[in-house]
Amino acid sequence: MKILVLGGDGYLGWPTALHLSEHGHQVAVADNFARRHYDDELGVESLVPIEPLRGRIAAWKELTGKEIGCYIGDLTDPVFTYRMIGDFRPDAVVHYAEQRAAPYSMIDRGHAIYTQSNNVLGTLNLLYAIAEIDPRIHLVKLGSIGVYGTPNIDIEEGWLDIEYNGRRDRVMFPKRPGSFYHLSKVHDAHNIEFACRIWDLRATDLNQGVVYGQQTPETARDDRLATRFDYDAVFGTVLNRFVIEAVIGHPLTVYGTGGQIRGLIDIRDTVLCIQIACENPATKGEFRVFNQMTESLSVREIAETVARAYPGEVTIENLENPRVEAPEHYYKVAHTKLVDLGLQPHLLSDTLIESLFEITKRYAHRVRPDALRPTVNWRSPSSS
Ligand code: NAD
Ligand code: USQ
Repeated sequence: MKILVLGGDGYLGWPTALHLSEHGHQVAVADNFARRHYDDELGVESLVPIEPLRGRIAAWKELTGKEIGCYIGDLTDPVFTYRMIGDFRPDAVVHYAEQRAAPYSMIDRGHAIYTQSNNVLGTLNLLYAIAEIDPRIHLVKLGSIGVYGTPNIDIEEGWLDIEYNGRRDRVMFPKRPGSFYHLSKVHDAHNIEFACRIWDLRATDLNQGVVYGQQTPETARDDRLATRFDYDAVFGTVLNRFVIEAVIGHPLTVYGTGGQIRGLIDIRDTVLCIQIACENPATKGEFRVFNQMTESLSVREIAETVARAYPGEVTIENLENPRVEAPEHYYKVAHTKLVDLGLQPHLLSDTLIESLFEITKRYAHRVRPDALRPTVNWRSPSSS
């Protein structure tokens, strides 16, 4: 298949492009390097050094003989987006190209507006480009399991069958997300569902859990193919941060009691899920939702798992939670659709955590410990 990976310079986009290329697909990536600019803005960088995008692509070609196409531009620019879709004419578009950090979206008004306009307008441009150029193109869109929040009922895969006053209907599962970033995914989902309904587009919304890990079989082949590994309090995600904190002897920064439960997924499963979604496309007019996570753990359990796996001493610190989220809650999420299509999940294991300790030890000198402390507070609205 011809597959275009938007956000192909990012943490997940780059390993996905390599995985799809390795498995025989003709791949192109697109990116505007916004993620590298956020690092400059925040004064941090990936723990693992990363090559410039063109250097990565050249290294892949040198090692495997396989070409990856490259489009540099911004999805919020409709001219760029239309030209790219028209030029590459993909069978599937994997859309990762959004601002993806909840804390970044909560810094202040400007960052909330940037996040929602970047994410929602980019996706709208893409929907129009697909609808006009070729509505058969399958959109595989990265959403977030956090869009559902933590309701006191079981979470279904996107849709809910309800009976009310004696009548039945199927509605999109109610959303109650916890940041302006997560809300951008809710708005995207509604726009995509609407486009499928009116223009007969085909789309898969992948409501993914928090990703952990840094290597896939493809990125591990050569240092030049490494993907980013973030540890700072804005872009670093919980398990990755705890691993890095353990290695440098920093207390594990559990927010609140750590009773909040989250869905998790190994980066190796992320790339497999994308392959599965592309190779088994949604049908004409279908807006399909998969919950892309493989297990649920509380933040406290994540910290305890990392502490148990680390051979040295680890302390756990309960910080006042800078976010507004339920400290203890019911959490049961359906996630069978990708397994039904063939996903065999890697569950969190000590071996994976040990390999992350090894990667971290190699680059521990690059950690800026002050960047580990959370600075963005959900309760303090600010216009600057
Ligand atoms: P990332 O920030 O590392 O990658 C996103 C890439 O998209 C970056 O390279 C960025 O430069 C690019 N981009 C952003 N806006 C763009 C625009 N307007 N035009 C062109 N390129 C643009 O993020 P990631 O961790 O790889 O996440 C990728 C996607 O997966 C995101 O949509 C995110 O919401 C979703 N997701 C991530 C996780 C996770 O734990 N990392 C979990 C669930 C869902
Ligand atoms: N947390 C801590 N300590 C930390 C960091 C986080 O206790 O040092 C807690 C947070 O309070 C939260 C949980 O861990 O309860 C997850 O936080 P996170 O920063 O790892 O992940 P999150 O903000 O949920 O966002 C990440 C990605 C985002 C993706 C989302 C999937 O950055 O792109 O959409 O995971 S989810 O939220 O599961 O839908």
